[in-house]
Parts: sequence; C-alpha cells; structure tokens
Amino acid sequence: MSVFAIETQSSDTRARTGSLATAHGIVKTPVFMPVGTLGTVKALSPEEISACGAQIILGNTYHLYLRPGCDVIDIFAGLHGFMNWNAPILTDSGGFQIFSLAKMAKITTDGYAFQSHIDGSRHLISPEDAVDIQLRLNSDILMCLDQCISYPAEEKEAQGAHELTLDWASRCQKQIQARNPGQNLLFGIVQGGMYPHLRRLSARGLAELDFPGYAVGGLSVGEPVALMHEMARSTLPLLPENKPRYVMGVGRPEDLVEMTGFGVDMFDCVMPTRNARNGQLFTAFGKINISNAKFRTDTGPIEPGCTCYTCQNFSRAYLQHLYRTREILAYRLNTIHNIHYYTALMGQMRSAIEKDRFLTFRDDFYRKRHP
Ligand code: PRF
Ligand code: ZN
Repeated sequence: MSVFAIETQSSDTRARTGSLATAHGIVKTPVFMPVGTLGTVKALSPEEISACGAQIILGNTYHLYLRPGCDVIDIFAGLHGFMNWNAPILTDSGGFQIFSLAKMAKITTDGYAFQSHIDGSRHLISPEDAVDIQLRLNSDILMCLDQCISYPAEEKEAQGAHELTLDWASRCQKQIQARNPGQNLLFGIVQGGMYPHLRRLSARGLAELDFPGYAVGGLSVGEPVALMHEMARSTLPLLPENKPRYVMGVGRPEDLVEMTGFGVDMFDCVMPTRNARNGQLFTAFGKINISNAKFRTDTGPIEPGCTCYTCQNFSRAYLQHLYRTREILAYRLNTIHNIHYYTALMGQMRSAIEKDRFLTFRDDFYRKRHP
C-alpha cells in the first residue's frame, strides 16, 4: 500500500501535486509545514494554525525529549493529545538541533552524546532512541537520525557524514520495523555536503532501503543560494519519483517556488514565524517591515486582497503601533499573516500545477516582486 499518490505532473517542470495519507489525515502537496518546535507554533492556538491554512506542523524531538520529557507526553498518548492538535505532525529527529544547540555535542558511530542547553544534563541519543522517542510522541512522520554538516566542509567530512547517516537510516528503519508501529511513517535523509557524487551515493543507498518518503538535508547551512538551488535540483531526480520528497529547513518564498519546480513536495522553515516576531511581513510584492515610518498612518491592510484574519481586520498603522509598543497581539497578528502567506503560496502553486500553468505562475510571482 502506498501512502503517497501523485495527482498531477507539470508538463514543462518537475513540479507535481499529490496527497500524502497519514494517521491524522491527508496532506495535499506541495505543502509548507509551520515550525512548532516546542509543541506550539509560537503565538498561535491550534484553531488559529488551522485557520491560517496549515495542514501539518513540525515538532522537534530534541526539545520535547528534554522538556517536558517523554513521560509527560506519554500521559496524553503523544504530542497530538498534549497540544490538542488533531492534524498531522512531522517530527525532526534531533541530529540537526543537537548539532546547533546542545553543549559539547560529540558524535560517534553510535549516536550523539551531548549536554542539554537547558540544564547541562548529559544525554546519549542513538538512531534507535531517536525512533523510539518519535514513536512516543506518536509523530505521523518520523525523521531518521542524521548528521548535518556546516558549510564549507572538506570532502572527507562530507563523506563521513553521508556514510554515518546512511548507516543510521538502516538502523532507524530496523528499529521502527521492530516496534511494528502501524501508520507512523519514517523518512530517510540525504546528506553529502555540497558534493554531488556523495549526494548521489546517499540518495541511492536510501532508495535501496525503500522508505515511504525522503528528505534532502544539509541545505541552507550557509552556502550561496545558487549552490543550494543547484544541490536541490541535482539531488531531487535521484530520489524515487513516486515518493514524497522534503527539503528540510527551506526557506524563503522564492526558494519554495524554485524547488517546487524541481519536484519538492514538502518544506519547513522558521522564517514566517520568526520573522513575524521581528516585524517582517511577507507579501506578493516582497517583504515589508511593519516598523517602517511610512506605515505610521497607513489605514490599509498588510497586503490588499489577503484573506487572513489580520488583513481582514487591522491596518498597517495599528500593527505598527502594536509592534512598536511590543504588545503580545503584534506577534500573534503578524504570525497569522505570515503563515497564511506561506500556506496560500503553496495553495496557489498546487492549483497552478493542476492547471499545468506552473511556469506562468512562476513568472507572475517574480514579476510582482520585481515589477
Ligand atoms: N537534518 C535534519 N533536520 C534539519 C536539517 C538537516 O540537515 C536541516 C538543514 N537545513 C534543517 N533541519 N535532521
Ligand atoms: Zn494577511
């Protein structure tokens, strides 16, 4: 039984639409997943997340394992019950977060040894542990434990990370099979730095293991945008055509448009939520900063025509006032608009692909931003 069905394939790009069946419902792809690291998409209630058009959110194993801890989430039979989000959840495995947040992280063939960024306590997470923790969260989509390296990196380091990641992918898969979880889906992650031949080996090795979905990791780690796009463009065709493909931690609206054209089905990024809290708002005409003096007396919405709750009800002048006075409502209203912008962008791409007008959509997208 296949959980992913491709519904339309664009004729002049690799873009496609599809649907991904999970234990908590169907996800229409291509999709953007708002980041809910700590069991909350910062500033929003679950009803608000849904009202913004989000179909699936991302949670972080590393953070939730440290705090509140799996024993608390067990009481609620998983993260859905704990946070009262009854739609799909994808959890990241922790490798990337340990590497970027934990103190004194050491990587061995057996996993990560690290100290908590919260209280300094010592922990060991093996590939098997990463699966077990994500199963306790009852995540709909689990990610394999991987090693993400920074940019630039020597070929030797990139090769080591790819080999370890592939070995761990096989261990993660054995673990989930041993646990016989039913509907929880485990995705493999491609690594290999900026070395196409390593990414090829990584993709091929993962494809042989036959995961229900695949991610491209190790991108957006400080490399030039053109290189990131080139790596995604060349890696995507190496992954099984009929499985969902997810680029982790990407990106800006223009990255979503480019990479959807490469055949990416899933994205996540902190940008819409984090930038909202810094007053930066996304519109079809580009980004604006709500604190800009020119909005002080502006009675219009953030984006004319936007159907989000914020734009339906509030002016730029009021949003600037809230932001300048650091009112809590500013973070909430800005986040609502930005998540809505990202999910609406994905919806527009899905309908353009369905009409086989993806390239026209892409041209219009750039024309509005750079008239
Ligand atoms: N691996 C994992 N999570 C990630 C990444 C990765 O490489 C990235 C890279 N941008 C973001 N999140 N497991
Ligand atoms: Zn809006």
